[in-house]
Amino acid sequence: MNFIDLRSDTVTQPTPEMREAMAKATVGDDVYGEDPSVNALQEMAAEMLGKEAGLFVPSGTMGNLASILAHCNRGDEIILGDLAHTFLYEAGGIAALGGIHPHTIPNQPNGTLDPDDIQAAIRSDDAHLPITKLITLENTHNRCGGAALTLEYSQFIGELAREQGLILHLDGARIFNAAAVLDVSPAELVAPVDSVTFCLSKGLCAPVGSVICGEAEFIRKAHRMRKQLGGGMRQAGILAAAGIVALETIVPRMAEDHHRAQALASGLTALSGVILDPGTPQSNMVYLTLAEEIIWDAPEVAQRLKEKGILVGVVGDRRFRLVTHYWIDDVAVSQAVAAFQDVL
Ligand code: TLP
Repeated sequence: MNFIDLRSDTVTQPTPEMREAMAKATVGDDVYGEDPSVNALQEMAAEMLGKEAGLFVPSGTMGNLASILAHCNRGDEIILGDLAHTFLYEAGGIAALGGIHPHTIPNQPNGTLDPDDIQAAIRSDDAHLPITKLITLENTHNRCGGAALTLEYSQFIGELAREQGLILHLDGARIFNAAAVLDVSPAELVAPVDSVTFCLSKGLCAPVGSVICGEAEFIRKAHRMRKQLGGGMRQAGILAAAGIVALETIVPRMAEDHHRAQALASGLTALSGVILDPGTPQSNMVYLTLAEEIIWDAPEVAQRLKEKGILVGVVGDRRFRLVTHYWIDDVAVSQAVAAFQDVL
């Protein structure tokens, strides 16, 4: 069966153009810095994000980890949201591998951190306390419904970080989705942050990889961290070639995924038994909860949908996440709504 896979945008397969570019890619040993395709991708990414330099890494998880390790020393503290991907889903890497102390504060429903909570979390200079080094934001915010953090908010937190002498890192796994939602340039949106990780292998359809961008000196440190973490790849240009096609051809069409998420949401909201998260979708994620009258829980509903060829993400006992992406067209959206209608 050919599934309509709404579990995540990580499931996206490379486009035919990417496969062709991969087959033809000029490659070299990237640990020597000699892979022309990796170098081209890094330069292109840095330019698109208005930063000095870029570094190709195998995953978003490694991008965030190498960035935070490059910025912090053991025992330093970082401030991040209690629903941040780095806090919830990166296997505690910053603590396990970096000895970094996560200080979580509540994520607001729109994905932001309250500036007062940030201020209150910053430690004073006291030998009893860890040293506050960095703030992490996430844009779009995965667990907060795919919400886009606005330019004004990002600028405000950038100012706050600078005033407090803190570094600002952005988990921009889906920064091109955020830029499309807000209709601002990605470079403008990340101008307030010192470093950003974005993913090529989510809505951008490339098979593998993320890119870290920031100042050249920071990228030099992150490069060493990548090596320490075992992320130094050799003829990685095969992968980078797909990343270049992703930046050229997929970034300009992100808004299509957002329109389809809205179509999916409005189809589902018309069904009884489905409760959509208020204010969503903003980007390519639809979060929904089963109403009380539905006798089945989410895993059971997911199984029944699967039998109809629809894969959905189960993110709670009665909760789902549905993510639109390049391979979800209008027909797939209608089929998914129809399958929910049948099952419920
Ligand atoms: N997110 C995945 C799962 O891990 C939840 C998904 O399906 O959405 N930052 C953010 C905001 C992410 O959503 C993810 C992956 C990552 C970082 C990590 O990227 P990878 O999977 O490349 O390590």
